[in-house]
Amino acid sequence: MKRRNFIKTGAAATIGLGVLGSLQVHSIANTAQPGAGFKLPKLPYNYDDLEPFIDRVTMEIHHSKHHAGYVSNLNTELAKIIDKPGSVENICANISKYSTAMRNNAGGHYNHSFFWPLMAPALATTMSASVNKALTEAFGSVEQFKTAFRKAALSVFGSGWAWLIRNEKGKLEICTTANQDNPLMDIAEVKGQPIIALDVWEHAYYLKHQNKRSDYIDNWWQILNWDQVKENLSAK
Ligand code: MN3
Repeated sequence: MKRRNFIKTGAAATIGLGVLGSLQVHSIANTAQPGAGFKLPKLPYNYDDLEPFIDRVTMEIHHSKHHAGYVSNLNTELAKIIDKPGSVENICANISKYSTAMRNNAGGHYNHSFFWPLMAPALATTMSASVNKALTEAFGSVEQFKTAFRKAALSVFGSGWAWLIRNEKGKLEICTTANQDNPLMDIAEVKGQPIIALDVWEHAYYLKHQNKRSDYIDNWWQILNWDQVKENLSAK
C-alpha cells in the first residue's frame, strides 16, 4: 500500500474508535485530517420511529438543526485554539479552561450524542434483570427510581438535563444540569459517568406536549432503550 493511501485509510479507521458506551467520539486530535472537526452522528432509527411518543418533526428539527448547530459552533470554537483538546469528553472534563461558547456547544454535542442511542421504538427493548437489580439496589425499586428521576427532570428550571450517573464514589445517583452542562464537566456540581440522560429543553417536546413537560417525561419511558442503559451501566 502506498504511504499516502495508508494514511488516509488509517485516519478513516480511527474516526469513531473512541467509544464511551455507544457514543462515537470524533476526535480532532485522533484524525489525520486537519480541520475535519466533529461530525453530527447519524441516528440509530428514523425520525418517525419514536412516534407517537416523540413526533417526527420534533426529532428532525432536534437532530438536523439543534444538534447540527452545536457541532458547527463547536468546530468554530475549536478552530480558534491551537492546542487541540481531543475527544469531546476530554473537552468537557477540562471545560473550565475554555469559553462559554465551548462549554455550551461541547456540552450540546456530547449530551445529544449520548441521548440519541438511549431511545428506541416503543417496546423494542425490555429492562434486563441486571438493570432491574442495579436500580432496585440504588433506589429501592424501579418505580421509585422512575419517580425520583421524573421529579428531578421536572425540577429543572428553564433548559437542562436530568441524569442517572455513576458518581465518583461508584454509586448510582440522579442529578440535573442547566443548559448544556453535563456531569463530565469539571465545573459540575455532581460529577460522574452518565448512564441515562433526558433532554428537558422545550425544543425536545414543545411541538407535541407544549408546556406539559410531565407528559413528555411519562411518555419517554416507553421509548427508553433499556439495552443501551445496560451497556452504559456495564461500561467502565
Ligand atoms: Mn436538545
